[in-house]
Amino acid sequence: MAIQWFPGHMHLTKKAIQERIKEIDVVIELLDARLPGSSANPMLAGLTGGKPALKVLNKQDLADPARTALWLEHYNSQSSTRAIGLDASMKTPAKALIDACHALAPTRGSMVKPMRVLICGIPNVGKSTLINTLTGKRATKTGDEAGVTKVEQRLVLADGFYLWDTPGMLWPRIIVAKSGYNLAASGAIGRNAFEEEEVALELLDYLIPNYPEMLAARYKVELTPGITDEQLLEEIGRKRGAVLTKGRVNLQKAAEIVIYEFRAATLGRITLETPEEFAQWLAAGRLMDAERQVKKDKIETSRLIKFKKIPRPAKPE
Ligand SMILES: Nc1nc2c(ncn2[C@@H]2O[C@H](COP(=O)(O)OP(=O)(O)OP(=O)(O)O)[C@@H](O)[C@H]2O)c(=O)[nH]1
Ligand SMILES: [Mg+2]
Repeated sequence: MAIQWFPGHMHLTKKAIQERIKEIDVVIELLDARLPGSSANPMLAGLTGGKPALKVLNKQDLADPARTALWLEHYNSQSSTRAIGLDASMKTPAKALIDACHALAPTRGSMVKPMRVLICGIPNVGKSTLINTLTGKRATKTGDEAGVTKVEQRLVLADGFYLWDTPGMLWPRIIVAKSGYNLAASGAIGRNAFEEEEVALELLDYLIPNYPEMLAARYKVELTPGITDEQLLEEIGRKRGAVLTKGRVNLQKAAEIVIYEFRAATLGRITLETPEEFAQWLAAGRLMDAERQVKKDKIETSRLIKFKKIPRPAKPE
């Protein structure tokens, strides 16, 4: 089952961004450095309509540094995009960010023409935390849960420099199934909108070939060639004492352990996608989506034809 989550307040956020964007000079899109492709909102380009944009790969302290470098190179090689890496442990990220904003909108930043910056990104990616670091105070509420900020909020960073915090926003239909799983694993999806076991299995399926040493070291398991995600989840559950009666493994508990340890990076610094992988998933997702649309159109047309053929009952005299 593909994961989808677009609660009502996200619909309102979309409208609020649409309104606000007219008076914005730079849009900062916060991406999760562990899943840069999947955490990029495909709706945003249409919403921000060609405004200068800066991509910030946040939570880089949790991500695989070699892969963060790959993603930054990928974005910075595109002429219209600027990207930098960041994390909450950096005490002075302000300079890098402010410099990047000035480079993108050189005529702004005075009292007369203030720099107006909008910060957007998926739920739980660290927007409010970054704003608090930038302003040097707990100006906005943060929390380790998707959907903490519910309405947009304006903050003053310095004279002539304004920032708008926005609620986390996803998009109405996630067409790349893998993105849905990666978003759920990262903590961007509300906890009632996905099955932990399914997400943990997808996560292990990716980690087995990509980060086998981390799995072996953390869970003290032997990754025999050909081991499946199901077998590994069971093994992890057994090692961690997540067992039910008659020695059956509590897979729900095992899944929660895996997801929690990925999120906290106790498993290690992991990135769930490379630029090439994501490009392939996106191409396949678009193809499937186009096929789905063709099918839908066919059903729709056949319904219309059938409808036309139904003889109307004669009106009573
Ligand atoms: N390790 C790590 N954790 C971070 C970083 N930035 C934020 N966090 C944590 O991520 C969680 C979410 O942070 P918030 O700032 O509330 O995220 P948000 O994007 O404002 O979330 P919503 O308002 O729900 O959309 C909090 O537990 C933060 O402490 C970071 O760079 N590294
Ligand atoms: Mg927030």
